[in-house]
Amino acid sequence: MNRERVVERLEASQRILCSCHRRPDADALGSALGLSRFLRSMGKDVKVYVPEPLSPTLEYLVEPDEIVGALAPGERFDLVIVTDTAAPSLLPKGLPSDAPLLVIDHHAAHEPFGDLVLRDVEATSTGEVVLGILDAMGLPEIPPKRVAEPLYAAVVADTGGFRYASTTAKTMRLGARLVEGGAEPWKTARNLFEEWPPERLRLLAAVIETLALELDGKLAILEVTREILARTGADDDMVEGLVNYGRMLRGVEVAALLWEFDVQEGDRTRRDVKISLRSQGTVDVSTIAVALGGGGHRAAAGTQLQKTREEAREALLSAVEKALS
Ligand SMILES: [Mn+2]
Repeated sequence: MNRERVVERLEASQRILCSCHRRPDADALGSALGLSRFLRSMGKDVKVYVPEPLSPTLEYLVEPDEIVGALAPGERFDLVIVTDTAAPSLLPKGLPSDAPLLVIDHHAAHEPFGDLVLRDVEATSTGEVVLGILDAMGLPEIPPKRVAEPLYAAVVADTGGFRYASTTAKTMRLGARLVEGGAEPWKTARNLFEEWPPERLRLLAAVIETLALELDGKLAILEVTREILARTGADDDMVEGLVNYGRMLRGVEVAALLWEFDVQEGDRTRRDVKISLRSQGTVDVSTIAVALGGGGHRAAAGTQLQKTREEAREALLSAVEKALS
């Protein structure tokens, strides 16, 4: 573990840019916010850079003007940090390349990049990795609320609310500590999991209708088509988490969600299919995702294919069949 080297580098840096992977989730953003707020409290000049709109579920974490969406040309930093980022292709657009890059992550499937990497695959979340760094830098036993709240959101999101197999007694103690610091469990759960716009429930109803059970009921497939999104008035942000409904079924070992996704390429649009995968526990879905060119964790993984929905479905079926045999 090179936590000491990371701490040394953080202490030696004054102008720091903190960012996270594209389409940030609560772990990515919460880790960046918790880290940047602590570093700022040490007197450092820290900017948080997220060059795309945030999911509305995460807005409650962010203070006014806390995030910048653009950088001045030629702006210089001593250190650039990205949290929860498992591959260089997931880096946000416009990240300065002339400063050393520190990568903080917990993904098992990780494509090495950056100048300094702190990755702990045992950690439930990048938020937990950040907490370890802050402890080494003198975070009080009861952390300040502004640091506790985003890190708590990170842990809650990546453990499914302290439910997944990654949750241990240590995770619970960590949660207790962040709550002692002022993180609010109901506020967090409500914002992350329950503040649905009506379109999202309509999307769920339409997606449930697509359910198909394959491979003797061991594989559940759900689909999100552009037609469904248009019909229900839902947008892409609302698709997150729908795959979990497939995993709820008795006998299902792997749940998959096929999601038609438009990618802007210059002035034309390409239609890809994203595949999200969830395991009930026995199958390592990261191996399925890697076989399909993606990555992730044992219980949650994904990939993106330049294929039609039908082709993606065929590729998925054969990859899952292989993993089940
Ligand atoms: Mn994460």
